[in-house]
Amino acid sequence: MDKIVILTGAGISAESGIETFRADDGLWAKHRVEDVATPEGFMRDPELVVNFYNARRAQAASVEPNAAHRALARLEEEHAGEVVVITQNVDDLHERGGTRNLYHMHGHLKGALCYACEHRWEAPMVMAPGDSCPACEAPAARPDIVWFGEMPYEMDRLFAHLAEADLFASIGTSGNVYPAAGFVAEARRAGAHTIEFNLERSAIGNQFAEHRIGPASRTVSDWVD
Ligand code: BJW
Repeated sequence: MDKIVILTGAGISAESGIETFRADDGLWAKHRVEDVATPEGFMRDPELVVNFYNARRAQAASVEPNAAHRALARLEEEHAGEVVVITQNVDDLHERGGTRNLYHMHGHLKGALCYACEHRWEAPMVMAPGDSCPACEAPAARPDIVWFGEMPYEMDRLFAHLAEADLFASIGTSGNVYPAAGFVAEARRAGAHTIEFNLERSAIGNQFAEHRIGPASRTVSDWVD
């Protein structure tokens, strides 16, 4: 049995209408990373951060999975038990596109997290600063998102999957953010064939054996079918 490990980033959701981070008109051109994507930024100005994620939650709910999300779901169906999708994205387009074996390593817009007791629950569409935790009742709710300086989720499991990979595909990610940007090296160590799907070669493009250049809706569908 071959194991296929797929890493996705903002580029796979771009054609659904969700902006990426590092494009010239992307999220980081409009918001300071230090303000909206660090725990320190949240402690400084929770209202700014909660509003940023409320807007992202509303945007994600208003768009649909595209052909690339759906192609990955077909791949999983055709290779039952062999495909693992690891996404850095916090939208739910993979789930809605049909992917089941999925890890959200950077958290999820639909999640809320208590920074007092670490309880997790389903976030309302609109969070407010100082919302209370349903478990410990502290006014300590935050979006369940992995910010800079925080540990991405399920790293032990992700590294275990990478150590077994026969094929590693990276789709729509710029390779600027670690530890995800180090996954290709892990997969290569495991002996996997590596493919990058992107509009252009990424910051770590030279580490991939194969490149499929173009919009993911086309390149990923062509690859799967
Ligand atoms: C298309 C397309 C189409 C467009 N078709 N393609 C120095 C060395 C190593 C590490 C560090 C370092 N200094 C600091 C660090 C750590 C830091 C880090 O990496 N910083 C870098 C800036 C250097 N990382 C962390 O802090 C992480 N935690 C951590 O490291 O813990 C310690 C640890 C150690 C060892 C093991 C394990 C853990 C946490 C990172 C958290 C990232 N959080 C964010 C925001 C939260 C989520 C949210 O709000 O949505 O996650 S940042 C942001 O970047 C977001 C994304 O998930 C992430 C990656 O972005 P992505 O997806 O690649 O998007 P873009 O916009 O960059 O790229 C889009 C790509 O798509 C482009 O290439 C386009 O060309 C392409 N594209 N349309 C195909 N149609």
